[in-house]
Amino acid sequence: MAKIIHTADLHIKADEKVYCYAVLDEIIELARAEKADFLVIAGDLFDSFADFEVLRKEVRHKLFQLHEAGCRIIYIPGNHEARGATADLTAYSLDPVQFYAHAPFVFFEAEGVEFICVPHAENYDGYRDWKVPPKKEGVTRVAVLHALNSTIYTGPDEETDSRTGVIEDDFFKRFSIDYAAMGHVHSGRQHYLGGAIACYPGSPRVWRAHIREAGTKTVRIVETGGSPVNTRPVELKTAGQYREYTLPVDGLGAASLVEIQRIEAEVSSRDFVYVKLTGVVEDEPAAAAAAAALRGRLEKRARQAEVELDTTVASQLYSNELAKSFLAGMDAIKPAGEEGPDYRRWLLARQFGLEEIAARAGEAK
Ligand SMILES: [Mn+2]
Repeated sequence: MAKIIHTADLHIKADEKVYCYAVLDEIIELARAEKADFLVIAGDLFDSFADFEVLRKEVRHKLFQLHEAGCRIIYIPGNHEARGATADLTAYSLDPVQFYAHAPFVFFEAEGVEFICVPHAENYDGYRDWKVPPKKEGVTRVAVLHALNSTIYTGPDEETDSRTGVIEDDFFKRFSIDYAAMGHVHSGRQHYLGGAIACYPGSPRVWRAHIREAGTKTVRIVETGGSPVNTRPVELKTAGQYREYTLPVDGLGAASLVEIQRIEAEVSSRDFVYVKLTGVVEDEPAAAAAAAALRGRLEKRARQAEVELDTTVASQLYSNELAKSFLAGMDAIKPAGEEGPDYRRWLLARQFGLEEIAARAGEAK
């Protein structure tokens, strides 16, 4: 039996080095505590080629200590390592990290596990012709991939500015894969596919302000030996979470103090908090100042805070009788909870109503 820690998409970045290294250190510590045989990094360990160039020595040094403790480190490049690349990634050695950048794949066996390491590519169209040896009796076969698969993940691509290769469902069955250690999709998920467990562990950190970054951040522990292999997620404490809120504001851009305090109570110092302010405001500079003040307040609680204004300006709107009675009516039907779809619908209705009234008030002038 072999134990594998599977991660992907850490996106280590020079300007977020402290945070990224805290998460990497936690992953290394987990691998050490679990006495893992392998740490598999399925691409996008670095956020760009420039980050790979500048930080790889430090990262290698951290991973060297894990290697000394008896854990092999297997790493394939994702689409981000190649972003802005001025040199071929196959020219780099990260020894003792086993870095596989040679297309289309590298095959080897270690400790009863056969690995097929597939560096990221724009397409994998030729895979039916790959000379992958037949699977040996009694081994577990692991594919390491940084790619999209449309059965496991049906959402839009994580990134709109780069096309990422799509791996066919047939790949897993054709090459008798037991476990596919995948990367690219930042929200964790797994799926049975052609006899394999195909798994995106999800990004182990919050990469950006986007709803698909929400939820707990995890890596997978995979134990071979059984069929199917045994997998479980492990939460990373240092990663924090992405938390997104929408708050209605008054005419001066101020949100309710109760709701701000509720957010403050919910976020931890590791979290990335994003607040969108909605409503119709009379004084846009005042609203911008209120947003900046809220951001400053939240920055004291969270690792990072962003506050964005999604407001419409309408001078004198709050002295408008129609607006007053509309707001009173809306307050009377405000849903109790603030997380569910009902609340979001209510917020949208309130926003649309105010915008409609603002437009009519404009016409009347
Ligand atoms: Mn990627």
